[in-house]
Amino acid sequence: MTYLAKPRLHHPELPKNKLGYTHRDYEGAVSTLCAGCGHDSISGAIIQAFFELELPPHRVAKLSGIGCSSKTPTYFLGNSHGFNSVHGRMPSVLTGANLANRDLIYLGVSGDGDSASIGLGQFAHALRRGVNMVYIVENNGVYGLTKGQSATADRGSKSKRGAVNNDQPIDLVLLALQLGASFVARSFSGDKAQLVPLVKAAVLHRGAAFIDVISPCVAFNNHAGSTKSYDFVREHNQAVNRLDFMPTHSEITADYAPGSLQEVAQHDGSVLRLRKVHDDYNPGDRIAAINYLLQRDAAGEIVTGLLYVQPDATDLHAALNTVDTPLNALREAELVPGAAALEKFNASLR
Ligand SMILES: Cc1ncc(C[n+]2csc(CCOP(=O)(O)OP(=O)(O)O)c2C)c(N)n1
Ligand code: SF4
Ligand SMILES: [Mg+2]
Repeated sequence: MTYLAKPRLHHPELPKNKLGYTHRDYEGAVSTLCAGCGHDSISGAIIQAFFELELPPHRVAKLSGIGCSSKTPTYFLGNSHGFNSVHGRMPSVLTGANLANRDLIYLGVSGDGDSASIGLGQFAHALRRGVNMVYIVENNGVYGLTKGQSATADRGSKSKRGAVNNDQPIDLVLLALQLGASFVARSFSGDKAQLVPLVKAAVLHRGAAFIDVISPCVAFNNHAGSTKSYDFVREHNQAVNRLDFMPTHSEITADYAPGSLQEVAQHDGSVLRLRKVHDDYNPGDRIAAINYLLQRDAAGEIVTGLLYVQPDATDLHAALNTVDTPLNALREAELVPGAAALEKFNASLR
């Protein structure tokens, strides 16, 4: 069905953002995923987030691996740069692109198979290096495209054919915390009110921002016995905070009850407003976040929300001390400065 094009015309009074773009300008091609696939809901949340952030689509680079989840960049941000890489290799392609042109906004989209199985090493190194990106895993606990059980499937959960998984699952959120990601969150594809502000905040965060989104596969993982089904997640979800996102260029409103609000300033001056459900939850404490996740997991609960953020995080470019000008914009004169400059450099090493 990929030949199906969306109609170009739309209602003349569709709301426009500050750039004059409508929601339609942030959409992509018609989705070919199964009706009801959680991945389509995540695409919807991404479209809404970028429309509301009022970012020019051509400043975004979206990259993915292989899988149903990795197909989704075709279905959003049709006017952005896109690269559909090899299975599990999105993080290194994204890292290279980011090093070459630091001025784009990098959005990596992957699946649990793509990131927790074949791409686990790639996932780990991109996060620990602090690549400035939003890394979203659309986690359905199954290889939707190729029908196998994945490394994030919970122990004891059943595949569609009834096979019980006896292996220890990989929790990508716990891994991301341990690896030093500076923004770590989990959400559910069916909870746009939580997911959209998380995506917006992650886009404006400087550093490695990881969001694990539980995303039921209606074809292979939405049956009784699966711990990634719509019903299971709705019954076991524990939200640690209610999120509202407030970019600094919009008017500040203050309709939040005193005492129940936590504000987290991001590097660009925007502020994340967290409505805390649990009074003692602090998204600024990495070790506490790991302990909390392990405790709630032992109680069979899925913690969602912003789990950890380091507002003053830096990124790979800061670590490598690269120049402010994107490397792909440097001219020959800067790249080949001549024999005298080489001599001076050699002398500095003697
Ligand atoms: C090198 C390589 N090995 C295996 C495959 C087959 N393959 C394609 S997609 C996939 C798993 C995708 O699962 P996931 O990332 O969870 O995506 P989903 O379809 O569930 O969204 C596999 C094993 C491949 N394309 N390339
Ligand atoms: S097989 Fe599963 S993951 Fe793939 S499109 Fe269908 S519902 Fe979505
Ligand atoms: Mg999957």
